[in-house]
Amino acid sequence: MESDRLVRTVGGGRVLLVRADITTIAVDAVINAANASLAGGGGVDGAIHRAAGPELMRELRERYQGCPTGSAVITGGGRLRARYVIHAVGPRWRDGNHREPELLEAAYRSAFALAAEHGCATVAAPAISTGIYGFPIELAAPLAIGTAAAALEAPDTSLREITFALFSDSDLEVFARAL
Ligand code: AR6
Repeated sequence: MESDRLVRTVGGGRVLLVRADITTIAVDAVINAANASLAGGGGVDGAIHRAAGPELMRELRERYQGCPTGSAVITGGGRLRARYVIHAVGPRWRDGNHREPELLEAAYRSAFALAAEHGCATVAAPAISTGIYGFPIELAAPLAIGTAAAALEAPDTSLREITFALFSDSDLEVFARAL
């Protein structure tokens, strides 16, 4: 790949692909790959909580009692360069016959809808479910990008730019092919 940054215009907005640590990106909302108990964990969830500070977990405990797979909740951004963190829960991959694709789409859709409800223009998202949860990234990438495009094309949406922050060159290449 020649560039570590790719852009595509969709509807009135743009989908961006970057190889980056999502905790460093300045956007209105950062999407987290959380778990249904909102308990924190490893991967991008651990990185976001470390970077944002304890305020994030405090707010999650105060406002929410978990979050079903395929949905999302929102908190402030703590010490991140983002106003909000949207905690989306993707499915754990089993065999592909347990509604995994549908649940992954639903997680992204819920997250983008929450961002729009809060007037966000710029959002950054990781490749939800493709780490610890084992969802094959070749299947996840087109679902993630398709859901982002649909969110940008929704009438009257505040969303203008959705950036996928991919953590490795190979993940970025898979998303680039899907884009
Ligand atoms: N920035 C961007 N992407 C990252 C970062 C980062 N700082 N760190 C990891 N990734 P995962 P999941 C990538 O495992 O599969 C947690 O314990 C990573 O390389 O973070 O949805 C939660 O609490 C991969 O491509 O999330 C849940 O229990 C992608 O982010 C469970 O893991 C997602 O990997 C959720 O598993």
